[in-house]
Formats: sequence, structure tokens, C-alpha cells
Amino acid sequence: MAQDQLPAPNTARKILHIDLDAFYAAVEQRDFPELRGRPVVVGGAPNSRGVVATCSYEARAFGIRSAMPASQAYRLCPEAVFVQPRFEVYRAISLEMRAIFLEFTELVEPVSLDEAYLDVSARSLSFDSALGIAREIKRRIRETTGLTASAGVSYNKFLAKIASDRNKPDGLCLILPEQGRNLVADLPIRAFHGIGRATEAKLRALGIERGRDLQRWPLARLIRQFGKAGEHYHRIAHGIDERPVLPNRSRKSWGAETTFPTDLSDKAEMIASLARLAEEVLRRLARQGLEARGLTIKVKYDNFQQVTRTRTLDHPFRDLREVLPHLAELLDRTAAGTRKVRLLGVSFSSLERPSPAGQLDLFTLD
Ligand code: TTP
Ligand code: MG
Repeated sequence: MAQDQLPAPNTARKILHIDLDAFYAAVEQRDFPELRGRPVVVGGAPNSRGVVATCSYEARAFGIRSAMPASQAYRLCPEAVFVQPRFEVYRAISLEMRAIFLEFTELVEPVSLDEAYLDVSARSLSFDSALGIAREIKRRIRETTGLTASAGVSYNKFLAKIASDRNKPDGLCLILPEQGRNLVADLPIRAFHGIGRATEAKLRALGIERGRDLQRWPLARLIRQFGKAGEHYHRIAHGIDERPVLPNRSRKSWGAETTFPTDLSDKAEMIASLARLAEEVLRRLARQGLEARGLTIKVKYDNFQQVTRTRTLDHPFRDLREVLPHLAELLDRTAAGTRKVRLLGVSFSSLERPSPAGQLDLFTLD
């Protein structure tokens, strides 16, 4: 039997998939309250040859979808509000979201601006605790960005992604190892991530409509039809997916930030908070075997206006003690204290790998 060749689900793995809801459209509704509750289409103008990047859930009720011509979206819902994308804003939010992920694990694999896989196996022994992390990440995203995300928790990437899709928007869904195979059985082939339209058509031509049809196909036949991809289809059909979460290792900076429950006006408290953040990031850098020469603080005032101040040394920061005076000086170059502060952040850049004592450092990361 083909199934007999499959490994058992690796129940020690705890994988999260996080995806913001109606990302660009949600940002526009956040920043322009008059758009809330209305069908909003982000992308090309209705009379242009442009397409829909995304649309609000109110617009989805009219059948509007990503990648649809804007003119078609207009015909489906003439009262929709059409807005141009603001990519700089989306990129900044994406970075804020990644900073949150990195508070929980270094194993973060970004898939797109609004989507990532996280491997939290090291800090959650049970699925319950992984679910708790997912809930906490959703809360932090909402608190920091004002946006809702959907989170899926499972024992591999394939099922975590399916889980995050299930209860959108603002969803949270756990798929346990004993549920994986049955759940896949019911899924239409189109819902399989990684199966595009062409493959879907081919599978349907073979009479494969749902996961359960795929489960019945012997591995050898799938490989004959689809080559190496056939093996992947066979595995995911049985709820098996051993692809690791691959963190993006070429990042240029590491940071952490915190939003206060009530705005701070006392500078000593601010410095204490910056020190805690710096300590946390230095610890993460050390775990990655990295050192940093650049230090940036971010200050968001109570009116949401935000400034950053940066210092770069000619040698890497050795420890928190060496960082502290710079934190205070950078903070002095902001209006913090005279103005109230709702958020503080610290990031380190100009990352290097320390070379063995005395040698020239030939491996600088930026
Ligand atoms: P998605 O996560 O696919 O979509 P979404 O966040 O808008 O909606 P949801 O996740 O709730 O289903 O894509 C993220 C962003 O990427 C989306 O807001 C806009 C952009 N995008 C495009 O520009 N073109 C596309 O075809 C798609 C699918 C997305
Ligand atoms: Mg999304």
C-alpha cells in the first residue's frame, strides 16, 4: 500500500500560519474611517485597465476578488469606493508585524507582505500552548497595527495555512494531528495551497475533485502523472508535509517594540523600557551569533506621530552596559518627556558575525 510508505505525522512540530485580513483594504479602512463598513476596492481605477489588488469583505459580498479587472468590479458594485494602493504604508505595517513574530520565535518565514509561517515547536510543547501563542500574536498585531489577522495552528505548514483560511476574518483555528487526514479528505482540490489552476484542471480530468479522491490514488500513479510534484500531492493528501519553516537569513536589522497601556511621560521609565527592549534584542542577536554596530530607537508620540534616531559605532556593541548611554542620548534628541509617548522601539543594524580573535572580519552582512 502506498500509504504505508508515509511517515507518521510529526506531532512535536507546532507550526503557525498568520495572514492579515483583506490587508490593503483593511489599512485603508483603518486610516480613512469614512470607508469603514463600505465596499472598498484597492487597485486600479474603475475606468482603467487596472486590476483589483484586494477588496474589503463588504466588497467580496458582491463577488469582487483579487486580480479581477477593476472595470468588472465596478459593474458588480458601482457604489464601491475605489482607492489607489499606498505601498509604503503596507510595507511599514509588514515590518511591524514581523517584529512581533520575532518576539516569539526566530523561525519566521515571510511568504508575502501580510503572511508568514512561524515554527514555535521550541516554546510550545502542547497544541494548546501553540494556540495561546497564536492568540497572543493576533492580539499584539491588533494592538500595534489596528488590524485583524487570521491564524492557523497545526503540525505542518500545509495544514497551518489551511487552518488560517478557515475562519477568516479574525479567525483562529487549530488542526490536530488526528484531524489532519479527515479534514484534507473533504477539501476541494482548489483549496490545496500549491495546486494552481492548470494542475487543478488536470486533476479534475482524472476524476480527482477532493482530498479523498487524491488519498485513493496510489503514489506510483501520481508520480507517473505529475513527476516529483505527485509525491508532494500524495503526502499532503494524507496530511503529511515535512517542509521546514525557513527563516529569511539575510535580514539587515533586528528589533523589538512595545506599546504602553497608558502613555508615558517620565523619561526614566522610558529609558528603563528601552533598556529592556535592547536587552531582549541583544539576546536574540547573540543566539544568532550576530553583533551590531548600529542602534536605532523609535518613538511614537501620543498623536501617533513617529520619529527614529540612529547611532552607528565603529565597533560592535559589546553588551547592554555599552548600549545604555546611547539610548539616553538618542532619547534626548526626541521630544519625549515634553510630549507623551505611546510606543518605544529599539533595533540593531550593521550586523556582523564576529570573526575569530585577531582576524579581519570578512563576513559583514550589510
Ligand atoms: P491576501 O492575503 O491573499 O489577501 P487579503 O489579505 O487582501 O485578504 P484575505 O487574506 O483576508 O483573504 O493578499 C495580501 C495582499 O496582497 C492583499 O491585501 C493585496 C495584495 N494582493 C495583490 O496585490 N494581488 C493579488 O492578486 C492578491 C491575491 C493579493
Ligand atoms: Mg491576507
